[in-house]
Amino acid sequence: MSSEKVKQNIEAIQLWLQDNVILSDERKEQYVQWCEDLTAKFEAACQTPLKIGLIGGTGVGKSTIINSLAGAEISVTHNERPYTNKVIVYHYLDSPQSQTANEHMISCKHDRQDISHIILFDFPDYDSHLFEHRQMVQEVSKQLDIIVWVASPEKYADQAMIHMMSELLQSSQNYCFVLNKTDQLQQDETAQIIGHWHILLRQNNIIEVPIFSFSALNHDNTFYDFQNWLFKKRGEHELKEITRANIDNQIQLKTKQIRQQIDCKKIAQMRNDLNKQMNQLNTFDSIRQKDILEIISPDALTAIHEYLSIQSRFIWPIGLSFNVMGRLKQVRMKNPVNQVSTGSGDIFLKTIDDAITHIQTHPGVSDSNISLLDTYKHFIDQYQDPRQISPLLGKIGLIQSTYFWLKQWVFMSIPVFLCIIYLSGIDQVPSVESIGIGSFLVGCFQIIVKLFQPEGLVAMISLLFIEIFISMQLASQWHKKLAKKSQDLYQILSRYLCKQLMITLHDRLQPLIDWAKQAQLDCDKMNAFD
Ligand SMILES: Nc1nc2c(ncn2[C@@H]2O[C@H](COP(=O)(O)OP(=O)(O)OP(=O)(O)O)[C@@H](O)[C@H]2O)c(=O)[nH]1
Ligand SMILES: [Mg+2]
Repeated sequence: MSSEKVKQNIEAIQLWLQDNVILSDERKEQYVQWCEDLTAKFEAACQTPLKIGLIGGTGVGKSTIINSLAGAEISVTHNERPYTNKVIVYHYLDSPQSQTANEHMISCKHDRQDISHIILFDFPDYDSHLFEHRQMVQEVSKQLDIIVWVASPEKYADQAMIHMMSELLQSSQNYCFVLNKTDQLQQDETAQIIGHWHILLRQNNIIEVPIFSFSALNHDNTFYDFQNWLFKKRGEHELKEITRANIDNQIQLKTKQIRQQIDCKKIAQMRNDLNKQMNQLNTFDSIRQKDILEIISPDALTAIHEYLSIQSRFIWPIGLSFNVMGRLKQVRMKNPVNQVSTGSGDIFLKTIDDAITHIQTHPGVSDSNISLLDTYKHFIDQYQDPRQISPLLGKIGLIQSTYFWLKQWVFMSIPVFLCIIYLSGIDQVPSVESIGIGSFLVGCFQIIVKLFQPEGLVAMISLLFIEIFISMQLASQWHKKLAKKSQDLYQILSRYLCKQLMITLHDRLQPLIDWAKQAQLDCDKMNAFD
């Protein structure tokens, strides 16, 4: 598996761990910690630099190659070499080279990002020093991941050097040969030298070795082949380190462990169950719609009637008749539906609660106290007092009541008006010219006088009876009207409250449904990990 893939896997698991809803917080924390440790291990493995040693005779171009790889002058070339018997180690800023440094090495930092993942060991030239420090070279070369033997056209065939190489290479698995300064040769000369070199190497049992020929000074294409070869080796090295750190295995073991802990089949079953319960809950709506108000408040109809009565505008004789009539009739409004079992809602919701109990005990569910029955009871408690229900109706019927108020005035005034006409003598209609304050006062006086005469008394008693009759009629009419209106409002209110109750119950159950949906998605994601 490539390091990129390993990295993607770790990131995917990390993301999954942070976002999943299935694991308990405690478990999540444990796994997130594990993931962080693994990431640190992975990064350390990725950052382990590839150690490349450049060995060769003096002036063959080792330092020039180092500079070319770095893309800048990080190494001093020819004759300016500061240490003639030490290996100069070029490493990126704070790379962990210090752990491997010893008395044979001089450490040299650089800031070239392009080669931050490799460490270059520049050996002292073998012709003057290598043989003197054979042991040192053997020791240092053991640390190397790759040995690059650099030669120039004039020095490639040195037998002692080739012999030395075959000895060194026994302890190294990765090596290559570089013929530098090919710009000083013709093309066919380069091919000739390479062919000759192959033969020499084979004679010394050095076979299947890559040989690169280029000019480090001119940066020709073959130089980039060499650079790419090194970087490829660096990729392989990274992978080897990751394999050594056993990261892939650890991921597989952990994902297996998590899979074992999560019962995806059970979660799918839970989701099914919950959806069924939600459908079941929806049937509650149609069952309860008619009688919810009765369960919530058995006196609701009376309360609505009273509320409407208070809102009605009466003139006092009719108001009095309305009240007296109400008391006489002992107005107790009959509920519009037959007797219902108030306990059936409880039983219904209890069944749903029981069905969702095992889901709520799952560690991933944060709110483990979802009870539809409690929600239902709480809702009912809220509207238990009938006086709380009536205001929900608002100022319904105010316009009708204003119309009724005008009607009362008209009906009550007509008999009074007729009575006044009668008592003032309708046969003696005054002429327009004679109407004035004087004649008005005379008319009033005559009416008062007539009240004490038998004809006046009869008129007043008749008026009284007529007014009482009208009052009773109007009050009775209004009673009927309010009774019908109350029933209508009762139905509307019942539907409205049922809807509110359903919204409340749905809101309570929805988080669980959402959780189950997400849990199933998390399961699918988990199973998709390689
Ligand atoms: N023409 C040509 N000259 C080169 C090339 N590479 C290096 N040189 C020159 O060869 C000389 C020696 O180069 P260095 O890089 O110092 O060689 P070195 O192997 O580091 O030498 P020491 O550090 O003394 O062992 C320098 O003058 C370079 O400019 C090349 O490809 N072509
Ligand atoms: Mg040098």
